[in-house]
Amino acid sequence: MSLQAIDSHTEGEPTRVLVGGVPDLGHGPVPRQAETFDREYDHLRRALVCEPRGHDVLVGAMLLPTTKENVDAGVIFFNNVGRLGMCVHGTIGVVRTLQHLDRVSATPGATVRLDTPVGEVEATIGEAGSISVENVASHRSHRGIEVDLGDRIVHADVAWGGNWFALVSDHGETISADRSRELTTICSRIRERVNRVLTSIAGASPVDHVELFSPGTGDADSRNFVLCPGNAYDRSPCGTGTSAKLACLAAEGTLGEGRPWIQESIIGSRFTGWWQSGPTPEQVIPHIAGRAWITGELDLVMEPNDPFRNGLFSPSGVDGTIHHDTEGSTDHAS
Ligand code: PYC
Repeated sequence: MSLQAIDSHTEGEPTRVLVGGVPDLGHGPVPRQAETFDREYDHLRRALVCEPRGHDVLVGAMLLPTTKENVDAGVIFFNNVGRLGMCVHGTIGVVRTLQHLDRVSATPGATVRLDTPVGEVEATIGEAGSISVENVASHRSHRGIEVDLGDRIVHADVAWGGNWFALVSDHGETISADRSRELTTICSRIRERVNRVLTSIAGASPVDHVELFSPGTGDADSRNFVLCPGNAYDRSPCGTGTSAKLACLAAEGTLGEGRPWIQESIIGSRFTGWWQSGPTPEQVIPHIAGRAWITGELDLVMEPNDPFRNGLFSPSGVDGTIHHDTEGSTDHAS
């Protein structure tokens, strides 16, 4: 069996888009196709993004047929431990991949509308390789949850940006790439303890991503470190995480509608975001812009006698689970 994929990175964070050998997941709504993928094709997820062909940082994507008239394609994203709700860096990678294949225009102003399991998103081609994503409606569900880490107390906001995030600024840590191990340990502890609190709140969804913030360098408003569900950290500023941040800034009244927010990543790459009013007073529609570059055109081979042809279970992802809301971004706005 062989599969064809295009690799890219978005501001440092890799995406692998399956372009040949995409399985038939049925032709129903994207959330239903996503459930079929979870149930019947988890081996394909592992084969694509886990070792020995992939690695823990890699996010995979698959374009799907859609019955909706106003969208170009359906899409699902997945990583070393499961399927993600939405992925903004992945959307930018998918659009760059489609440009590389001459399937969509690279002309500024052109748009690509995609249907994800948690709602529709629209990418607009910008100048100088920039691609801007209008993300799903985002909101903050909880403000300042007190979290006892043993050696300190921190406060976490919980917000939806297409995935569920715990966002912490009062952690006291230096956010630098050489400290990724320490930051990973702290974020895992925050995730576990925030989820302990959330379990006791009726209707609250657990978080699967954790985001630490510190002041940015140069003209960046902020620098972040984002721990993903499979315990890899995002090399980009994380688009769904930046969306969650914009929802918190909007709820707090510290960033006005339409004002730009430059979010810097742990490696110094950047997304520029802004928000507009959402369908309810609690929700915002985030817009996130960044760039992606093609890094490979792959023919992936699965030899029938290879005991690891379907990939290894991720060794570092043991506590990584991804929570899927059946109602997507609209539940538990408070
Ligand atoms: O950019 O939304 C994002 C993302 C989610 C996980 C990794 N990147």
